[in-house]
Amino acid sequence: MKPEELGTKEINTWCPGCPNFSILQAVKEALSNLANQGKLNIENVAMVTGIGCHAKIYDYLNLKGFYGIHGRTLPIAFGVKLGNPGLTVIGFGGDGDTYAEGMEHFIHNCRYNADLTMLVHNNQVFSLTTGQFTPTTEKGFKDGSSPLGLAEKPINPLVLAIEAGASFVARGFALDVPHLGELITQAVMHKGFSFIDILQPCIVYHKYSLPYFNKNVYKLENHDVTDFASALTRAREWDYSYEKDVKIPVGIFYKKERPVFESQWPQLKGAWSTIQRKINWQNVTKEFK
Ligand SMILES: Cc1ncc(C[n+]2csc(CCOP(=O)(O)OP(=O)(O)O)c2C)c(N)n1
Ligand code: SF4
Repeated sequence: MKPEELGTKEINTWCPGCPNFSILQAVKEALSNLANQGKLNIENVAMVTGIGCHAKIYDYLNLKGFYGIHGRTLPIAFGVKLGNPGLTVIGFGGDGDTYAEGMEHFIHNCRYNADLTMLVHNNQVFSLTTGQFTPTTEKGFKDGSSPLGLAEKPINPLVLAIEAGASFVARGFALDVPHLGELITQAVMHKGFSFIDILQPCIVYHKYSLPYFNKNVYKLENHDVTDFASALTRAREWDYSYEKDVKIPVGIFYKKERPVFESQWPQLKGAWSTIQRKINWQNVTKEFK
């Protein structure tokens, strides 16, 4: 299949030039490549989104799924996976969505290690609601929500995920589509909870991040992804601030397999057998015709 076949006819309402377009392209390329290699069946991919600019990806990807609510991508994705472990589950969230209202779900999903992928479009602001600060916004940020300048330091979601037990932790840059596509491919293939924090500079409400990233992003090399201590050290190289020019590594920081959540709950197996039913689609669609 071609990447374009994963598109839809919906009118795209992202701002022209928004890096979300690049994330959409990277997802299409990663999934179509995996399908062409026989490594996944597109029919068995389920996407789940939150609410925000990022979440509109639901309308632009020709996949089955669930358009969730703000902050709740992960509990829904986790439920989908437990309901049918045969599905390839991919969650999309914003930084506001995942690290503010959804923070408890994020930490516990890192711990649980169900076999699903979480892609966070991190633009360091709540964009859909016009640019308020989020937990990854840099100290000093000024807008209507912090007119005197934000007093708190941002959290580092990579450090948090590694510490909380995620078995695959990466950072991508939206505008490097081939590299991001490769990260997404590896995340989807990884058996366990895979998390990618994607730098997605909002060109309306966080304008200066794009030139900063273009100047400072570099690819992680000479790094042992199974080394927990080294993963934390590399993840701490950039603290999501803009005070001085600091190099920003992108790539896989940590990757180590451990038993997935589903495998440790044998009592769920009986429940799974009940969903192996043959659906009569003609009956289901009759009432909508
Ligand atoms: C439960 C709930 N809380 C808050 C909101 C309001 N809300 C909708 S979108 C949004 C901001 C989204 O920001 P983010 O998740 O960072 O995504 P972005 O728009 O930046 O892609 C907020 C706060 C909501 N719709 N539902
Ligand atoms: S407001 Fe920002 S994140 Fe939202 S579509 Fe526009 S550029 Fe993209």
